[in-house]
Amino acid sequence: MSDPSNKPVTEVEDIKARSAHLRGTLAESLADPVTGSIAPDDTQISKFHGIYQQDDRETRVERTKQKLEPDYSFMIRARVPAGICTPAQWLALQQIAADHSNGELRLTTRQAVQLHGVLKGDLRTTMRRINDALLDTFAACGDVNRNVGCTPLAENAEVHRRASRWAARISEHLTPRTRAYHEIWLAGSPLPGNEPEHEPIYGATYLPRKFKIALAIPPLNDVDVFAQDLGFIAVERFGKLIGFNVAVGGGMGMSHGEPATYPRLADVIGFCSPAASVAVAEAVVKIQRDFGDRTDRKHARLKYTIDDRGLDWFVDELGRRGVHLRAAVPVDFEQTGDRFGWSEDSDGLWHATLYVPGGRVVDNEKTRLQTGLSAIARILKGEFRITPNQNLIISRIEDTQKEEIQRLITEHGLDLWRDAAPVRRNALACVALPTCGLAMAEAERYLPQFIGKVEELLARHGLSEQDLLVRITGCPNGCARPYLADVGLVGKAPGRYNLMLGGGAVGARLNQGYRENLSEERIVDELDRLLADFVGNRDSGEPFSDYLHRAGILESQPHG
Ligand code: SRM
Ligand code: SF4
Repeated sequence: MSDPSNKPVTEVEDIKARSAHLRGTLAESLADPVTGSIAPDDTQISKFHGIYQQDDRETRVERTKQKLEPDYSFMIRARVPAGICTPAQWLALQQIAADHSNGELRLTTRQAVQLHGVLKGDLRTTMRRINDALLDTFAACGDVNRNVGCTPLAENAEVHRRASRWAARISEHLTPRTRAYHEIWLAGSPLPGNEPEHEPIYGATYLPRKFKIALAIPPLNDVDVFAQDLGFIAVERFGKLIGFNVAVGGGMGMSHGEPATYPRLADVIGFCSPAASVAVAEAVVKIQRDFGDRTDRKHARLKYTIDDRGLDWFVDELGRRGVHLRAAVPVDFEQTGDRFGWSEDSDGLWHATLYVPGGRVVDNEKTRLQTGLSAIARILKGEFRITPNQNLIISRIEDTQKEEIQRLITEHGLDLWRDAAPVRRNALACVALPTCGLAMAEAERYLPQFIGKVEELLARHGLSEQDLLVRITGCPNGCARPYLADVGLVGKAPGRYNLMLGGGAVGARLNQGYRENLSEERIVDELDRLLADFVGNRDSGEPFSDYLHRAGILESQPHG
């Protein structure tokens, strides 16, 4: 266990401490007409407000040569608890994107929505308009609890309704209390009243690092519940939600060449009633607030606090804070990923899960997602649900609207799921270049090309209908949860990836590093060889990753 006691806290801790509850000098930064950027300290504080300063990495060098400042713009992330938004909110988001960003909504792997390319001068208007749509961006990023996810679709509508309400309550309960957001973005000036501000859950320096919660409704583990700092796994009996298994300490991020950083699966530590979930979440967050490592941001997630001190310590600490869990209830997951196409729930309402390539809501030669979804939103009596895999569900469609919605889906080419092979529609990539400042390689823009290669390989080996989960990220931070995939490509340098193999089909087994720093050609060669081996030697119905473990190609961990 590292001893953080005599190390100084990180610079970000100091910035938070002197930010006066997340104000910093954001107001001054916004008013500065000389630059398209904000002050360096404010780039940390703005994250808590859901805003990341970025610049176009493709024009960086050229602009420096021309002695111009980088082409700054901002990414804004709107929180959408449980991924649920109304048609009116959807329409508002699309219009805001058209008016103030690069025009596209980007659905994220945590069921939220991002706008890219917002200029500094447009930030305040954009934030106000998002707020007018009854959504907000506060705590979508930063060292606080982020958007709370929830399986967006369950056969049992009542269980989904209750679980998603608990997700919204947990989200609300863990939202910071400072009035900074309101002052800076909405009122535009300090609010009257000078009583000292108090963050009852977070304190003045918030958490040591980001914190993530999601609720899974078995048999689906579409939220990848074991990748969360805190996961709630719904338990039903006789069609009713009776509580949640509680899992703690998951996380994906790591750094190349730093073995002290690693992805980790959450451990199930017990069971709580639905009503206790908010108190459990508060207690877990407070333990991390008090014991998380504030001296090293690469060692500051809950997973390291738990590994350093032990799971028994963690459960005891929960007990000291009045949280006593019962024994976990056995539950089974059947799959990760989304179930595409039409499904009916126990209320007799219909849901259409659409495949949204790269999570980008765009009009192009293949699909008119922007226009089609606007047309649907104008008539839909139900709601939209963003999935944890960057897709979208048109939800709660009444019988009387089903035909019309189907007509609009067909008319606008929104039924991409029909023609896409399973390997394509289940694949996931993070944003990466050109906007992500941390990307070392392409991901979202490269995914279609790489999947084309994998499709060719699968066809050659007679495996076209094989479920093979491919995930690509532009760096090891893990935004598309690549360490849970059958085949994970983790960016190392332009055109180079570490090849990870052997994740489990239900998101409960991490994959393993297989080869490092490979070009596309080498990756395709490796997969070709392994697939040939698989076809020749697999047991009937055996998944690819299970085979790699059984055959000793990977370290043995047979079930996932
Ligand atoms: Fe992420 C940082 C995008 C989900 C782990 N992530 C970033 C930033 C903000 C880059 C930055 O810090 O400058 C990326 C912005 C790119 C851009 O231009 O939009 C970014 N992360 C995303 C999104 C948009 C990926 C996507 O393609 O959908 C996801 C937004 C989720 C949301 O709505 O809140 C996204 N990020 C994730 C996930 C998956 C999840 O949460 O289920 C992870 C892995 C789980 C985890 O947190 O352990 C993830 N992102 C990271 C990390 C590594 C954290 C760590 O513990 O080391 C970073 C870097 C950091 O925090 O320093 C990061
Ligand atoms: Fe950026 Fe890395 Fe996250 Fe991809 S995984 S969005 S490259 S931080």
